[in-house]
Parts: sequence; structure tokens; C-alpha cells
Amino acid sequence: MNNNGTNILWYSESAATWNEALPLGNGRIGAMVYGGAKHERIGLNEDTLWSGKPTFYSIENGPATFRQMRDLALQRKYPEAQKIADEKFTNLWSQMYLPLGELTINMSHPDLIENYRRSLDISKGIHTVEYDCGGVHYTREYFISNPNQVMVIKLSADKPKALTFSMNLIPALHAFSEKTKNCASITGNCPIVVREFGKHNDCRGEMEYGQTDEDKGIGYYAEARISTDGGNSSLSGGLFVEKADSAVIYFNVRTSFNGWDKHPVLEGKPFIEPCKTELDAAMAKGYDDIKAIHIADHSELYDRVSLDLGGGNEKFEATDKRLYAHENGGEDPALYALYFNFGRYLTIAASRKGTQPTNLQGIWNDRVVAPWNSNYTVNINTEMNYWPTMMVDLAECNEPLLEMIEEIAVSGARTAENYYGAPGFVCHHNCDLWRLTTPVGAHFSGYGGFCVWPLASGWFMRHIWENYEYTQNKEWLREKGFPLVKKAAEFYRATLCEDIDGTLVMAPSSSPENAFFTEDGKSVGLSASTTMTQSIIRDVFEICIEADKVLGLDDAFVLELKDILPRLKPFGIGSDGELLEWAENAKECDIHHRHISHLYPLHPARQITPEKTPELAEACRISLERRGDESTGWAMGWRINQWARLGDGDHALKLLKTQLTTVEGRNPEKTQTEGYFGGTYLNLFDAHPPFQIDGNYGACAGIAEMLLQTTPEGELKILPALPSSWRKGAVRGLRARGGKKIDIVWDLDSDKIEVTEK
Ligand code: FUC
Repeated sequence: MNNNGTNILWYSESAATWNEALPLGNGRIGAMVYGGAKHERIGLNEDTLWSGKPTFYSIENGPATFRQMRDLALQRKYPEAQKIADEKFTNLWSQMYLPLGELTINMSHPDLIENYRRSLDISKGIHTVEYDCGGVHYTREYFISNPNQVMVIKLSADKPKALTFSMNLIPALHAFSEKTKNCASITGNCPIVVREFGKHNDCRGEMEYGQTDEDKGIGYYAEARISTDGGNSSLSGGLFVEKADSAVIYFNVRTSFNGWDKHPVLEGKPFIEPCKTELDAAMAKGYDDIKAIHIADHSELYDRVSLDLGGGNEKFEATDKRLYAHENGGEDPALYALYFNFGRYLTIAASRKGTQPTNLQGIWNDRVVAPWNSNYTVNINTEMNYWPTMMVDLAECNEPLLEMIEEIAVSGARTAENYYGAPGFVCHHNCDLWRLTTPVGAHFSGYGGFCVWPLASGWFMRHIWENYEYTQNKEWLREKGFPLVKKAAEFYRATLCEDIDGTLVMAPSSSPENAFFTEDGKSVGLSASTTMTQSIIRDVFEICIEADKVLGLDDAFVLELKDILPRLKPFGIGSDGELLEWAENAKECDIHHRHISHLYPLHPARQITPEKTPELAEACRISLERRGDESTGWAMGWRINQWARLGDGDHALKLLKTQLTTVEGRNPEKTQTEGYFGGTYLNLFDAHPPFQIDGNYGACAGIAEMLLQTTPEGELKILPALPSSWRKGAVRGLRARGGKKIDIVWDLDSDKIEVTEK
């Protein structure tokens, strides 16, 4: 079996846009390769290249304002509570994830290009461009090594002296460029983004490049060197190589970022020498060795899991053609496996030990002002990025998220105190490299309705717990996990209050990012309680209790939580049989809203299951039907997981198919879809639109959830949501909670399901 249909993306034309270029990464360095035969462009990123510096946006009288909003919410004076949230409780935006620039290669190719093909082998992490020109066959190979921390590009030809080209590094930000005979470099300092309250035409602020060290942002240095076999190199119109037999380009970039709480210049790390030293070491090793080490490193992670849904061995079409054919109704089960594998690939390429966690675009961004600042949006998006990680046996890749949570616990303690007068820690719906935890929204009218959402810290505890569930590492739970969960729980314990019916709620509460109509027809986001808030708080308390049990601690605070738990407001059912979203049976402003926040207890939490709470599970099903299927990319990814938890594989597959529809009217047989619906770009990146990587990860997790789940009691559910059309297949190496590795081979036509546990 060659698995080409499930491991290779390929195209017969170079990328015309960034969303057709193909991603490479080692967790830290990211590249988007366009693959042009004559004119190559490679978009470059480094995961710590952000604007800003350590900052804390404090407010005056936070605790009193919180109590004022709470009292108004409990009195059901929602617009009044929201007005205070907008005006007094929201603060400035997150900083931005920035692009580094481009590496360009211009080939001297006077003749026609023929037999062009570019491909990305996601099982090896190698991108290849091949073509013929003037009777010569040219090949280029590209990869980014994690063990050696460099990007490498090898240019070769099947005839001697055939390589004549120039190479350049083009900065995206204000920077200083330099060239020598075989090396190009750029160096600069990132801008600080200056934000102002209430600027409607530019709510994300303006770039300012500081003049003094105090005012400067992160320093960076990038260098590309060429090593040639044969030929001459000189400096003319960039770096110029003439008549070489082959050439290798080595690229590296380093920044002065030295931690979320350190000034990036005054307390910055050295970065120029380390960047050069890594390049020296890579060049001393040489291309063949670095490539072999890279493939071994990548495959060790990638080969842990495999998925076979049939197909994929035959000669297969280019990836864009496959997407179109599938969208037009064709059968291509191997495309689902390819998409699943691509999600695993993106985890390995974007989140490795010691790197930053994946942001809204993973690590790939070409815009100086990216959509939503390419930040960490933590009311779904960042969490979704990490849904598949443990299931597909990539615990190492989960570490950047765990580290960020630890840092947020420190920065968020200040927010808990300054805004709420509460112990523990809290994080609202946006975060950045500097571990922003305060509510954003910048006083915009209505923004308090979704920005005053102190629940990200609670949601993160699900990831802390799942890290334990999958690894069974008690020492880690004792040292790191449990203290974090306890701190998160302390915040919620201190901020809970009694609602008018005597139940405990956290007021005011929002249900990201929907709003509802008050009785007199006003649209508002804040309520006395929401199902999502109650569910997250319940989850944090239950996780705390469970972790305490595992560790045998009998912690006094945890004993208290056990008494509080039954007093939390229970989940309700609305007049259409749906799961209630807010305290009252209010009419939602957008019945088809992309967020399905109130279904948190079904997924990612496991408070509602079809077996244990069938009525609530049925209410979730009705809620999903009401919301509808078509939505933004990530929102469809979430729905796949929800339908999988409900055990409806056919509906989950329907969502997966919808998510795999191409966007921007690219399918020659279809006209542009109406509305704000997402799907997939030709490079398989998820389209919100615009590009947002969470949908890739969400769908990857969704496919895993269709094949294997574990009940809260620890029993395996084998093929819990298998679509009726997936008659035959095999999945190997998925991890179940409890840490076991599971292989499943099935053939429904002969009633065969074989399960192997390791
Ligand atoms: C949330 C979502 C949007 C988008 C943004 C980055 O605000 O509601 O759809 O994904 O995050």
C-alpha cells in the first residue's frame, strides 16, 4: 500500500494566492511555499514574532464594578449590566502575531515550463517542486527541521551547470537588510501596537516602531545562506548564483523574546549569534544528514497513527481536483483520511516542545494586520486547536498549551484580583504572547456582552485534566495539574452568588458569542447565568474533586466544593425542547449562530451523554438542528464533534462533507456560495473565512471522536459514530482516555470488528 492518496497533497500549478501555498513548520519557524518554477515565494514566520511587550491593563474599582454588574444581572436588568460592562469593564485589545517576510528565488528560465508538479508529503514533512525547462529536469526539496532548527531548500537539475538564479529576503516589517556574496539577512524590532479606546475605524490600533530600547518591541534576526556545487555566486540584484550543478539554501530566524513577563529588549535574549551558530551547525552537517534526521523526527510522530477508509492506493488526482470532485458528489473516502492526517501534520508542524502554542493561524501569517490579530482567541479557537492532540498520540505537541496555561495562571491572578477582587486566576476571551487575560472590547458598545467572559481559565482545566487522563502521569498531576485546577476553582468559588431561585450562578454571564432579546426587544449578551458558564464551573469543580481523589489528598477546599456542586443551577430545557442557553427561555438574536456554547456539557465536557442523561442529550440534538449545519469553518468542526458525541455518524459525515467544500467560488462546476459560510481552501487550510486553523484541528478531532470515545466511567466506545457509508476500514494507534493505544479494524459487511489494545 503506498498511501499516496492519504499522505500527499499535490497540484499541477504553482500557488496563485497564499491560501494555495503549502505549509511547512518545525513548531517555531513557519513557511508557506508557493512553488513557482520561475519565481518562487516562500512566506516566512517565527512563532514569537509579535508586537508589544509585557503590559497589564488595570481598571479602577474593578471589584465594585463587578458587584454592580452582578446585582443588575440578578435583577434581570440586562441592558443596564451590559452598559457598565462596556464602559467600565472592557479594556484594550491583544497584541498581533506578525509576519517576518518572504524568501524569493528567481530562476533564469527563458524556456517554457513543462510537466510541473508541486507536492507536500505530510508523512515526511517534505515539499517538492519538479518541472522540465529547456530539456532539463529541475527538482527542489524543502523542509524545516525541528532537531536542527533551520529551513533547508535544495535546488537540483539532471544536467550540470543548469542552475542560474537569484535569491532574496524581503522583510514584511520595517527592517534593515544586508547581503554578502552568499548570504542575505534582515534585522529589526517589532512594532508596539498603540491602542486607543473607541476608535471605530481602527479598533485594533496603530503600529509604532519605538526609538528607544524601552519603547522597542521584540528584536529579530533572519539569515539565508547559499551553498553551491559548481558555478559562481556574486552580488547582483540580490544574491546571484550562476551555472551551479546544485545549491542548498539554509534559513534561520531568532528573536529576543525571553518570556511573557520580560521586556523584549531591556531583558531580551541574544538572538543574532544563536541564529548564526545554528546555521553554521546545519551547514557543517550538510543536506543529506539534516534531511535524514528531519524525516526520522517527523515520521516518529506522524507514524503513530494511521487511518484507512478505503481508496488512496490508486493513481489519484491533484488535491484541488479531488476537492472539486468530492464537492460535486464523488466518492473519495481517502480524502477524509487525508484531511484527518493533515490535521495531525499541522499539529506536528506548528506545536512542538518549547514553542508557542498554535494561534488563530497556527504559525502561518502573511499579514501585518492579520484577521483578529492572529491572536489566541480562547473562547473556543485555541482550545479547538488542541482537541485532537492527545487522541492522535501527540502528547509532546500538547506541551506548549500546558505551558501557556501555567503562565496564564500567573498573569490571570492579577486580573482576578484587580477586576473581581477574587483569589485564584482568570482569563477572558483573548490572549497573546504576553499572556493577556483582561477583557478586551475597548469600550465598544455591546462588546461587554461577549468580552466580559471570565471562563477561559475554566475551559483550560479540561485540557489539564485530559492531559492527565491520556498520560496517567500522577506526578505531573500532583506538581502541576492539581494546583492549577485548584486555583481556577478558587476564582469561581469566590465569584459564585445566589440567584433569585436560590441556585448558585456566576452573574453576569454570557454565552459566546450569541445574544438574546429582552422582553422589550433589546438585544443583549449578558444574562444572570448561562448554560456554558454553569457547565464550565461544574466541570472545573468536578475535575478538582476527581484529581483530589486520584492523588488521595482530601484537600479541605475540595471537600467544600463537594457541598457546593449540588447547589449549582442545573441545565434547563427550552420551549422547543432545546437545551436552554441563558437563564431565561429567551429568543436568541441569531438562531443559526456559529457558536454552540451552550452545548459545552456534551462536548468538550462530558456532563451530558446519550446513555446517562438521554433527555438532555435529546435537547442537545434539538439545539444542533435549530442552529443548522452550514456555518464558519471552525463552527462546522465543532458540530462534527457534537454529532459524534450524540452517536450520529451520518450527521457527523454530512458536516465533514460541508466543511470540505471549497470557498471563493473556485469549483468550476459551482457558483459562489451565498452567505457567510466556511469550508476549505485549495491547500486544505480551513476557511472561516478567512483562513483560521482551528477548523482543521476541530475536524481532525471530530473524525477521531467518530471512531473512538471513552465514557466518563472509563469504558471504550468502539466506532461510536461510524457513518453508514464507511463500511470497511482501519484506524491504528488512537489513544483512549486511560492511556491505552487502540487499533480498530472493521468490515460491516462481514460483521467484523477487531479491537486491539496496547
Ligand atoms: C471568535 C469567533 C469568530 C472568530 C474569532 C477569531 O470571536 O466568534 O468567528 O473565530 O473568534
